[in-house]
Amino acid sequence: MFKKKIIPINTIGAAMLVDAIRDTPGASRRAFLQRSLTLGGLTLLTGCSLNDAGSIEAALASVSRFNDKAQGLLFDPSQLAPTYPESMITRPFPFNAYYGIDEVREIDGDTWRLELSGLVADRKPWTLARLRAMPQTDQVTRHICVEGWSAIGKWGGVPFSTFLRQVGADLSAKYVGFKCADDYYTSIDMSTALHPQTLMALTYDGKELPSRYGYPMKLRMPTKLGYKNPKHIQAIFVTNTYPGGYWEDQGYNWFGGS
Ligand SMILES: Nc1nc2c(c(=O)[nH]1)N[C@H]1C(S)=C(S)[C@@H](COP(=O)(O)O)O[C@H]1N2
Ligand SMILES: [Mo]
Repeated sequence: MFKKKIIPINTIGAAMLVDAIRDTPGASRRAFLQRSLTLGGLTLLTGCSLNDAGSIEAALASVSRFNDKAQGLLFDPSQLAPTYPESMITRPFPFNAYYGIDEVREIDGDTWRLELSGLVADRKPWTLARLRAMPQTDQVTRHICVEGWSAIGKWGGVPFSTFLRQVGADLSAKYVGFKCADDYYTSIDMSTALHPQTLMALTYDGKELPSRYGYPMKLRMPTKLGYKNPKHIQAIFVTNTYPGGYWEDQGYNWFGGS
């Protein structure tokens, strides 16, 4: 007799599937759910009874938060993302933001100050000159955007772990949050903040970071998806309270590992 083959999906796989469904807009999400994952399946996955749109949203959100925890546990702080030769840099490197390139913020680097708050001992604001005086490093890595493109670029700047230690950040705190000059915001887990390839980028391709790529400073993490890499950073805070993010609050997975 023909036996139906059951493909076991592990919980992380299931959680990622649910994230993918969550990120799919209304109508196609419903179609996908009808074809592939029954509400009963989601109920089993989450252990909640789901009978209205609100509780389905809540269940998807809770699986997404579970996914964050799983990714956090799987994240190896000593595992490096691939690096590439300079000959592989994508030219021109793509621009992306929640607005068009004609609306890119022009920031005055002379009056710009990086504000610090939360679980940080020395909250004195930083000038660009002071950041530039810190030891710099650069790396050629791949940026992956959930919108379906990836590109290799070269960023240079201050290792974020050096900066966090310098300002006396509480390195046992859970989150580091970022507020940007264009109203974008995001937050990351402390292990990624301390990862050796996480840079406060001040340059792109050997030159001062251009406006479109986040002047005067962006956080560059080759271990995270594009939307986790905030440009035009104005304020950094260290906290144990979940800060969310611009896309994360609209359903993108918070951990956002690449
Ligand atoms: N301040 C700010 N940072 C941001 C964004 C944004 O809209 N504003 N978009 C994010 C997204 S979705 C991507 S893919 C990258 C794009 O960076 P790039 O312009 O250097 O390619 O920036 C991320 N950081
Ligand atoms: Mo993106």
